Amino acid sequence: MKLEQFTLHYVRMPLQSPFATSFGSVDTRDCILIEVKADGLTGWGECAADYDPGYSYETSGTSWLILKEFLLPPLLGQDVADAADFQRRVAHVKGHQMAKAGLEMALWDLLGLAQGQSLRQLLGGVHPRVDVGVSVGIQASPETLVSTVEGYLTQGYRRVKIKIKPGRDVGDAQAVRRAFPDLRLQVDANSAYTLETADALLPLDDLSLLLIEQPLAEDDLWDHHRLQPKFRTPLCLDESITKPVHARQAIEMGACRIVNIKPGRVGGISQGVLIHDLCAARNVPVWCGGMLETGVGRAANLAIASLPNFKFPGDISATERYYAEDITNEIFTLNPDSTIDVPDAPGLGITINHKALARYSLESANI
Ligand code: OSB
Ligand code: MG
Repeated sequence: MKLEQFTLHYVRMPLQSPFATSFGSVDTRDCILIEVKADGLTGWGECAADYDPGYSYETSGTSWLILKEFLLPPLLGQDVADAADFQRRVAHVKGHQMAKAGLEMALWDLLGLAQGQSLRQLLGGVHPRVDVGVSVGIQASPETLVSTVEGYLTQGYRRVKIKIKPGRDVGDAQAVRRAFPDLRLQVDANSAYTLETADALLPLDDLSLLLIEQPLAEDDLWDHHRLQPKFRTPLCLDESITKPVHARQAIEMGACRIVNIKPGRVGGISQGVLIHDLCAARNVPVWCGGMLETGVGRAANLAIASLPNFKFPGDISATERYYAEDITNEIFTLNPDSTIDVPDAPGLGITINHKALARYSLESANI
């Protein structure tokens, strides 16, 4: 594929409801959409970095810079064969996985369009629809949390993740567990604890949680290794794993028993597949995380989540859980069995709603 033109779109989407985590609360979601023209086709990708560096050091601002100055110019006019070729060409840029992943996603879209294959087919995904759940932000009180969760159960979600932070952890989880004894429930701390303060989480072990996600700092595999033996509940790493080698090291160390795969966080769909495969070889289950993506990134998450070792429901909810109006013409809806269909049209299987893009775009740049 000869890459002929790149356009970056800086997008700010109003969320349906504020989303609060241990690192802050947002009521809009910024992202960069990447449009790539090659061989008469147009591919789209989404860079998942958020406005502020609360989840990761990467932000929409740093990704814009890295794409515009360092990733895109050397690729202009180049014939890029596939994702592996792309990764070789950008390997000299340290880190900035979300910037790379957004661009890689657009190349997968082009590849699928050129070959008449869906991303699921290109990746070898085995499920036409995937199990999903909903990630619920920290609410005003445990009572509000219970009624918010109840609302999602009424919509048909059969797995719930609640966000926790110091002071809003065990009590919140107990309240949800008491109200819904059989619910598939998990918690996500977004690295808000230390090895010492994480003792406060020990009572979670009695709540039959599926997993405890990222209790400690993102750069602290070792203390996760020290923490895991204190729990029967599996620890799951999100922020700590930004490339395949981290997944191998975390598993070898016993720092987690489950891995959250987000294509954005790990540098692209191809890197997510590598993590999927190395976890499968070690009998470590994975599941697909989310970053409040628009329909572009959601399509990619659904495709990767159709691989066989995605054993837990993904943080991939219906469009209406996030946005009143999406950037894609396609709307993702929840099936009655708490699944979402994986797109089956070529590439990502989505088309851009240009009116919506114009409405939410703050800036664009051609390279
Ligand atoms: O930690 O999983 C996370 C959203 C933004 C940043 C980090 C996380 C999340 C979510 C939302 O939990 C998952 C979703 O997209 O529904
Ligand atoms: Mg997480």
